[in-house]
Amino acid sequence: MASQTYKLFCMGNPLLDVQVTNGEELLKKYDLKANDAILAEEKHMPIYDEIVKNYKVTYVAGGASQNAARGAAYVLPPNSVVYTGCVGDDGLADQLRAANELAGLREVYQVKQGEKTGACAVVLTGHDRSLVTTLRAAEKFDLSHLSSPVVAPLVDAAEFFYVEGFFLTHGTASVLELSKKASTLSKVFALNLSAPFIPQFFSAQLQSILPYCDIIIANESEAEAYAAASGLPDKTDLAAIARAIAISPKANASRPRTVIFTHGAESTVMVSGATPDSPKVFKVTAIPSEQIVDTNGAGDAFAGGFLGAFVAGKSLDDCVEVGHKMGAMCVKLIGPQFPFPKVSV
Ligand code: 26A
Repeated sequence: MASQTYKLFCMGNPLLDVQVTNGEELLKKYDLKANDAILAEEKHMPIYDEIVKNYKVTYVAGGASQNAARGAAYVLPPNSVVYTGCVGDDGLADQLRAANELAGLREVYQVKQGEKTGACAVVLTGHDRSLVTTLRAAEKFDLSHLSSPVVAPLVDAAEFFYVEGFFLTHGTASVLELSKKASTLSKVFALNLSAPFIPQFFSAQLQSILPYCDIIIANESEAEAYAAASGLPDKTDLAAIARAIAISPKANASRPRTVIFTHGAESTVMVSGATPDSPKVFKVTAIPSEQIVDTNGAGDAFAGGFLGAFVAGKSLDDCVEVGHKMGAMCVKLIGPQFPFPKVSV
């Protein structure tokens, strides 16, 4: 029997999210912005014990790319999506495995004995979310895992790749390996900018990957951070920023780059390198405030829906619509989750 293959291969930091609501005090105490994603510094480290001790916490599977991978699996037939990243040999990893299994996502983790699985403190205030991550095992991912006997055939068989910009904090070599391979074989490589601090502080790493990227997904604050970091003349016009990224040099010139910027409840903007002066704008159906549980994972849900539809061969316009539907479903549930039994999208 031929071994199972998957069309979409995803890579990222597998994290368990630890969510708290009414986190105003925590924002103040740890000097956090209401809507942000950061790597925990020394001063943030006590937050993980503090929330478990003093707050009612909810544990839910997270990790930006893993969330998107579950989203793509949600809209695709079984055995379509596989995900890799590095975890520890602990109960946190088991919780991630359970969520992936429910979503129909195959996982091929690298497991580091004696390490703890990464965690993300999700501090919710109203509809804002502040993410504070300790990567632990996630940043121990080795490039060699991609050429291991289990993973290498999955990389070879995949036709589409998705990686979070977050991975550039420690794993640029692995991202280059996948993206160059995709580019050479004219497969599709998609990257999410993930957070403002990626274009801001990991600009060199990002620029080294960009020539191999076919699809770039980001939100408005990441787009603005990119514009500032790369000295673009227009720092707030999303269509202009998307255009600049879409036309920047590309190794595989046969496939134009597509750039998609979401903007919360405001319209999504899409620019194709084939027609960079014709940005497309897609209205978002605003969800009534009382139906929003939290916004953690909404951007990943969009990315997952978009990619799933793309892998299924849908038009770019349809991909954006599926992304919007998945984002809408995600914000109505706690954290980065989708409804089961499945709803058709
Ligand atoms: C390297 N960092 C900071 C991160 C993350 C991250 N995923 C990977 N790397 N910081 C937060 N997240 C995840 O983002 C999701 C929401 O988009 C959280 O785990 C959360 O599920």
